Amino acid sequence: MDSWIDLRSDTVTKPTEPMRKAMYEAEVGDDVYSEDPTVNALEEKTAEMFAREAALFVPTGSMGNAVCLEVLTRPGSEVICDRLSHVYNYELSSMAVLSGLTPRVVDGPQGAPFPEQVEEAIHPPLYYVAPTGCISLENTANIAGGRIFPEKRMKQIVALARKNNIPVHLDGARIFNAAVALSKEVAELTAGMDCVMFCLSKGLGAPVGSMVLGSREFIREARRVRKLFGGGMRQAGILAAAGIYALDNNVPRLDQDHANARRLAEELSQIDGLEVDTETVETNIIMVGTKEPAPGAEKLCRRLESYSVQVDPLGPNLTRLVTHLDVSSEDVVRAIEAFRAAVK
Ligand code: TLP
Repeated sequence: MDSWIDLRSDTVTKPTEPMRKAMYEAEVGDDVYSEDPTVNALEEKTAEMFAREAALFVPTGSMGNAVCLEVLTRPGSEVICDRLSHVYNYELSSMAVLSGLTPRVVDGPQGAPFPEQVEEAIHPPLYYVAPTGCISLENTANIAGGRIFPEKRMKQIVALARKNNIPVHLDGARIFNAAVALSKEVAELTAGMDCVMFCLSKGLGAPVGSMVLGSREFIREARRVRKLFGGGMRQAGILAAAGIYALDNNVPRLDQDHANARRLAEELSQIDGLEVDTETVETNIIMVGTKEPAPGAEKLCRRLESYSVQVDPLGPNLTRLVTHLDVSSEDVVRAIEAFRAAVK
């Protein structure tokens, strides 16, 4: 049987031999005492990359987002976020459970709201309405199909937020995908945000970990909240070493994932029964709709399994495909053949 091609997510990558070697050789200490030299090195490195005063290593992207929202707001406030955003859809309402926040949802095109939509969602400072605690944006927008947040629009929202004295958080889980696709620095794409979260454990290929970036004061408070939420880690240097390796070795190669995604999108769009808007494939995520004569998403995914291709249904007629470090260009050819066979 052929080896599995896992297109469910870029979270599934496994650490490579040299990454494991870096982990094995990592110097460690107790990070709750801020004494793990490898964690400290990762935090310094990422702070520099993002042109920020400080950074914090957190176990997951979800915890990173939760820590940021908690630090930026007070209970009873609203978080302006998009209808498709991860913080709204896939974090088990942690903003409500952990921080007493409610989402104020806006419906931007492809996960990227217009400034006018955000402005309309901001509450006036009246004592009898919930205050707007922060604005949370996402780049790339995952469920929109890995779309890059239009830069000009992002800057307009940041300016609007400043004017209204509202902080902005960026869920930049896949900000390196955006940076590589645009040939820009992450510092440039995230300028003006009060805080940023990005993931080491997605396209960058580390097994665990995300980073939070902000001012020194913000990170001091984020460190306290990370502990409060149960995310204080001890000899975490073995994980941070994988993060350092990922940042040193796996950033420019994201281009290959994007090329693979484009190839997949173009070929799948030619198959009768599949709907793919190739124009929208900007990074490593492809949304694939199904229609007659193809079966529904659930059945299609089950059939693909018999060709050793793993894909998850996202709705009755929708699937999401994600390319990553463990999907080669040969795998893409095999996956296309599998789709051709499975839609029949
Ligand atoms: N996304 C996962 C699933 O939860 C959907 C995936 O497979 O794409 N922000 C964004 C934009 C994300 O896509 C994710 C994970 C997170 C935050 C949370 O990161 P983790 O899984 O580390 O908690």
